[in-house]
Amino acid sequence: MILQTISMKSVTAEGMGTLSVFEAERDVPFAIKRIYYIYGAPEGVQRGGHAHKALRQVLWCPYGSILIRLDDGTEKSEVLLNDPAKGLIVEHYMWREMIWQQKDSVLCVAADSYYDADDYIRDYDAFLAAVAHPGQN
Ligand code: T46
Repeated sequence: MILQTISMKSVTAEGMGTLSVFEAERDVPFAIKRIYYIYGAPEGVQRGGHAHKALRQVLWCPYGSILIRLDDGTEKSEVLLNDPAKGLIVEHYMWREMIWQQKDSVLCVAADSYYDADDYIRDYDAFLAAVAHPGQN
């Protein structure tokens, strides 16, 4: 299953806004070691263009609208993150692109591992070879 979205529990207080929450190892299927977020991007910006060998993450957009394109080497799919209570689980060996649909949209990411530049596959052909022959890379 390429698209795994979660609906966060949300509690609205009349006239005071909404609190949304997800819990590691309960609502997302892994423990969380790192959180990062991307902001200040103009409309139309495209980021990503890579896959990870091991990293598992959950993405959400607390403000704005960001199109996420996923590709597992066989199937391609996309989802619009435009709801602060919607999360997207992105598993390893998943090519991803993120396209800003609205200026200043914020992309938040919770990851199961610390940053490791060697975990990235930034060449698409290398990604296709890796998914075609798992265990050889
Ligand atoms: C991903 C998508 C959704 C760090 O130093 N530490 C970090 O934890 C991260 C995530 C990045 N960096 C450095 C590495 C680069 O020099 O920040 C710079 C920008 O990273 P990158 O070009 O990989 O950013 P995106 O937006 O293309 O991708 C990021 C994550 O890197 C990636 O894991 O899945 O967001």
